[in-house]
Amino acid sequence: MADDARLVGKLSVASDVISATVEFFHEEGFIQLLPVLLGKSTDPLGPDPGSSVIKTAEIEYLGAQLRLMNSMILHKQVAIKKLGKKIWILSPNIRLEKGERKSTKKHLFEFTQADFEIPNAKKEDVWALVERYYKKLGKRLRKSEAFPALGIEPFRFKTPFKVYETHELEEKFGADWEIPASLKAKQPFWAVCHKREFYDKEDPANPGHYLNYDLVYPLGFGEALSGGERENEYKRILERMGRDRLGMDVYSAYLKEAEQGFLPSAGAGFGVERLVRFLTQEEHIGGVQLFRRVPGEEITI
Ligand code: ASN
Repeated sequence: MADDARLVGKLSVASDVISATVEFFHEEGFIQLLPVLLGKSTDPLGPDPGSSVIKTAEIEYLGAQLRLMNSMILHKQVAIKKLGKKIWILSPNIRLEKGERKSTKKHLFEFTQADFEIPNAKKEDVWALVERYYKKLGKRLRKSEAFPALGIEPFRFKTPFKVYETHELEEKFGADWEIPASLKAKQPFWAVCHKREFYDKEDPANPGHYLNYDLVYPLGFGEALSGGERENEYKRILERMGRDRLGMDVYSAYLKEAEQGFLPSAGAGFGVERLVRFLTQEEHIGGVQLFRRVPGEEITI
């Protein structure tokens, strides 16, 4: 197949994925919000020894220092508090990764995630929702004309997905378990309990353990989604941010909202390009973007 025809095929899969995703969240009773691109603060994405984000992109506008969204997690918590409803967003993110991240084949410095949050939910509610999503998506894509044109079959998702603790995965596959475990797997699986950003809830009954999760695609494609139950109490948020040595002044508006009270919630976000890469079995994630945004590659337009 000519390169252009393959690209059209992959972008048609992406288009079908987007329409199926909009339909799914609508049917599940979520309110779709439009994304914000700039904020006083955004996801710190760490501290995380595995992170390779060089810096958060900032622009100065009318005397204010604004940050481009690494993710909308902080805005999701505020939205839940203001609306008290299930919400989701097709959210563009900018993450200025080091150039060497090109070699992971799954990193982009500009991508879109389907990012959702549910008031008063627990991790099991999120898992069940995500499993319904993949089941429905698989079914819907079997009717898509884009796959036969590419000469591939849509993946058959079998739910419920298996759940593993990160310490089990580390014991079996080592500290960098993600890709080796993904290569071994035949279906996506949940990896639970990651020590990471302050907004993912620490288990009050089991300090040092976290009520968060990733979904990992099989066949070596790696991380699909990340999320968690959230720290919603002001005191806990302050403690966690202090532990992470975050500069509080950047977060003052967020902290003010937290002080007035957040609702308990849980949610997650999954990368749209990563999903399309997995479904089309594409070697490199840049191959599913019309305008490639791969770390270390020059932007052509
Ligand atoms: N969207 C993720 C979440 O809901 C956060 C992220 O993208 N870093 O937890």
